[in-house]
Amino acid sequence: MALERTLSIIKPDAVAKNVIGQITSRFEAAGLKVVAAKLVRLSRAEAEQFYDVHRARPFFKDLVDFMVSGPVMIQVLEGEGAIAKNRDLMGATDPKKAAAGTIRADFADSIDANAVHGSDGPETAAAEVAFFFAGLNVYTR
Ligand code: RTP
Ligand code: MG
Repeated sequence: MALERTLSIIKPDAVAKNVIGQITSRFEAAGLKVVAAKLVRLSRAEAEQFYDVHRARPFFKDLVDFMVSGPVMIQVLEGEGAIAKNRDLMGATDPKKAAAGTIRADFADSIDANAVHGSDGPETAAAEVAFFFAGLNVYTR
């Protein structure tokens, strides 16, 4: 397995529930290291651009509305197989279908308010890290 970086977003519902620490502890316990982080409120333009791949989908407006509804915690996680490991920790998109013990099973309320985002592959991970943390290596290496 390769050392990877992936982008994690703790979404507005989870920030509002005050579980940034509990979610981050799960990353750390699984061997993922936080190498960059910022708590921000996304602009509508940023949220639309970030989820551009979903622009034509019926849920796009609800998704953007939700992502700008409150602050989000954006983190870069680093570790062996970090991309898949984070997706495993997150659980299925719909919390009703998420396996017991996953972040979404334990903290998410609905398919919209589903607690976390995680990059879904090497290309999206690189693009998403660059989107929020341009020049990251300046800070971490
Ligand atoms: P994310 O990108 O946020 O990590 O979630 P994901 O990969 O598990 O799911 P994705 O298919 O990329 O969808 C992005 C977000 O859009 C919302 N969604 N709603 N109503 C629906 O059918 C539906 N499908 C997706 C979810 O909030 C999902 O996280
Ligand atoms: Mg996705």
